[in-house]
Amino acid sequence: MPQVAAPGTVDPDLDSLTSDELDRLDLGVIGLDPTGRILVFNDAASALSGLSREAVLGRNYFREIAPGTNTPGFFGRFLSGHRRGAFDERFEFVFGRMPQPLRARVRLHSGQAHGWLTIEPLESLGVGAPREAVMAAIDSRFRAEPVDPGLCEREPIHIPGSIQPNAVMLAADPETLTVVANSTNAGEILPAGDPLPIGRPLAAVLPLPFIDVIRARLASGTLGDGRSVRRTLRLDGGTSYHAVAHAHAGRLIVELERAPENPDDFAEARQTDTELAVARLRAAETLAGAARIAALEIRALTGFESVLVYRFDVDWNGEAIAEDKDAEWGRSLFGLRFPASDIPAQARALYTKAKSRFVVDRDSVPVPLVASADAGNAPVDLTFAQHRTLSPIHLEYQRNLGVNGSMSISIMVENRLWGLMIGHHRRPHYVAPETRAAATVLTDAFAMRVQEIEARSLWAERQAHLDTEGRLVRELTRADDFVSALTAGPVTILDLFGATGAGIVTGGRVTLIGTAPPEAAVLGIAAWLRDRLGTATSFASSAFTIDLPAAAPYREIASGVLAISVGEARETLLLWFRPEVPSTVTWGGDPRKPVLAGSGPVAVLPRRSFERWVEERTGFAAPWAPWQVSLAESLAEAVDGVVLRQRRKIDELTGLLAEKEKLLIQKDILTREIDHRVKNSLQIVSSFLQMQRRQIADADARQAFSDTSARVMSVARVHDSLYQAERIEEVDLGQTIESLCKDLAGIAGEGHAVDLTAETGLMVPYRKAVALSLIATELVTNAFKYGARVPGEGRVEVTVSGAGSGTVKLRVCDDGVGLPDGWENKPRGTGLGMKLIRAMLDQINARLEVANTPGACFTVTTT
Ligand code: BLA
Repeated sequence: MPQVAAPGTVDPDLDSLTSDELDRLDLGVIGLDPTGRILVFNDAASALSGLSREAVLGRNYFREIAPGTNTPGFFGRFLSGHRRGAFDERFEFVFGRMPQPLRARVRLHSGQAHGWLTIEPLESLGVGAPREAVMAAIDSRFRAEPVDPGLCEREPIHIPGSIQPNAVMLAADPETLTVVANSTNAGEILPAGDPLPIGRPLAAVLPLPFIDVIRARLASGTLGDGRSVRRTLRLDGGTSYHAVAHAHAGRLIVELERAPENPDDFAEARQTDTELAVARLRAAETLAGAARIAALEIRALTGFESVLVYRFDVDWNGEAIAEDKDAEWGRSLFGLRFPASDIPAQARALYTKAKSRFVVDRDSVPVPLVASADAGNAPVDLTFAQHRTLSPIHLEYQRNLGVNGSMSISIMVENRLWGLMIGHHRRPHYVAPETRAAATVLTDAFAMRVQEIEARSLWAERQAHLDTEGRLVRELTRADDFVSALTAGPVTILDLFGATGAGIVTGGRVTLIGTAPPEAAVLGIAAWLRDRLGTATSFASSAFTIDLPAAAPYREIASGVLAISVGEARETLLLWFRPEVPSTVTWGGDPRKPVLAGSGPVAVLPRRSFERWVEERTGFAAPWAPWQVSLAESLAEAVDGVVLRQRRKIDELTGLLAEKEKLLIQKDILTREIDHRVKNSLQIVSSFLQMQRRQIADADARQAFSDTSARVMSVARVHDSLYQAERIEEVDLGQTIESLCKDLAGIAGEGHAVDLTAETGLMVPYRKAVALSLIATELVTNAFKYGARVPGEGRVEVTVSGAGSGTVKLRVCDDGVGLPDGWENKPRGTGLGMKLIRAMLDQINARLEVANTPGACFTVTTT
């Protein structure tokens, strides 16, 4: 036990002094019953504590009057002393605030009738450099000009250079295990007169088995990243210490705090308490229910006057979503919101690594860490240290909030800082190590339950949405028009995301469903959104009319918008609208003024007022969840796919069409080419026939050659017409017959003429044209042969005319003497001509009428 010798002073025999004599002592003297109830309180004790005798008599000194002493290191010694019978304990203690921090020599000893506590003041202390600065800034009054809350984020809270006085810290080189830094109170764990551990091997101050464990864990690399090894050690003649060792940033750090001798002395949590609490948490069905149970169980376990479940929103503002507190404490923070700057970014980052912080006494004087000269000046990184002193600015915040002892445990959900389990106590509040561990376990159990509850409801909601999306995509793949597929079917985009209005904007075309702003306004919103989107595919806002005043008139129906652009072209937007949720948000203080200006080394201070500050919120809709945005994006991709597919189909068809046209043109050219060649061949055949005719003496044979030549010619004419025609299947009959007649007249020789009257543009199919040409050839050559009154001077009249609906008339009349009766049975010439005519008439389903007018007149009518 580090006993402080009191040179020159002899301890007075308190049992023998009267109360007047006690009052005359410079020493604070307090008489206590075995539970700590105050029986005697002398004047010096009154002066030191600032409390009158009347105010304290009968009350528990450790628990009620000086709760900073309600720790194993003070009250614990008193309790174990009583258990042993006679006791006399001397140690140094720093009283946090009485009203100035005071370093004092303390003696606890048993007397005849009751126990004694004496307090001998050694020195009045400053509050520690950082707090000194804060206090100075407060004293110099606040400056009113606006300050930057961002300054809060720059405080390097992981290297405060000090720890809370409830523990002793040793920092060693992890290679050599030589102590390179210690807290200045490290003498507490050593026998009186021992030198401070700094520069000594760790093994010289801590038991070897513990050193061996540390060595093994260091070697296996299992002491870093927040992992630690915990043991209860007996040091300095048997006092129990709770030791925690961890490695971080090139240091092995050991923290030692006096352990409660008896679990009941400081209401240590038992495993069964924890297990029962976890079971109750697991049974909670809703988030609010789980939060309520967590607050209640953790308060029961830790004894804080108030426990809050504090939840962060996406912007790191927070809200107290559950509170369990002492009914006697009028203040309630339940339902209040706090701005993100109250817990700055570097603190949140640290809390995702190190999971818990406990402050016994906000006003306790931090114990500095000193380093050996050869270890360099690098401050010890206390990120994972349990007894790191918290930011003096935050402690000031706690003071403004009326909080002294406190706790905060990180609630981690899916590896993200979801919130904090916060404990508040109006006075100092010690929580035993086992209890702290239990509170952390319970908080983890709560986090898991949150994860389960959130995941379950999210899963159900997502499943329903995926189903809807699936049906929409099926519609899309079936429909030609994606807009109607998404807005007009049995399922529409309005069935997604709890939106009350939705729409599709494609270029200048707007299709709306549900309750949405009018088309013109939506076009304006779409233009603004395209701008906002830039190269992004999605834009989601729960309060877009704040940035787009033009849309403000519609905020009742559309305060929130989710917009997704479709495809590369970004021409199409899918839109969802959500209505305004009229709401008030109650902040714990004005969130626009989170900081006050400090001065000197302290530039910012936390606000002092936590008065309810009600913000009327207009223009806010329920926020869009990230999964909803990504689901909307996947729908847009599906739309893009379908639109693309349609475009591809059209492209394909256009390609095919072009190909066909090309083929058609080629075929046309080919056919014409063939017709041309056929015509040429026929002309050659015809010429041969003419040539042979000339070499034949027999008149009939000559005539036969001549007739055949004419027939071949007529077919050649048709092919010539075909070759020249615009359309390949049809020929201009008038033109064909005209050329034919000229040929025939030419073949027949001088004196033969044809008077032709032909309707122009009378298009007939090729087959019909061939047949009619052959018929015309027969009739005209016959007329030349037999119909002339003066042989060799016949005139023939040919008429080609249409008679509607495809009917064609061909008339061939001569100016001869007419046909004799019964001419059909006594054919002129060989009769071959007439046979050919009949065959042709049959082929094209035509009729032949014959009359003498007085010359022979033949009329062919096709149907
Ligand atoms: C830390 N601020 C914190 C912490 C809480 C709050 C819970 C964590 C403390 C811990 O882990 O023990 C704030 N406390 C709250 C809130 C409630 C509460 C919102 O009980 C409501 C129920 N704080 C300020 C300003 C600054 C600031 C203006 O308000 C800076 C200028 C700083 N807060 C600040 C810092 C920390 C902090 C630096 C980190 C403390 C530390 O871990 O060292």
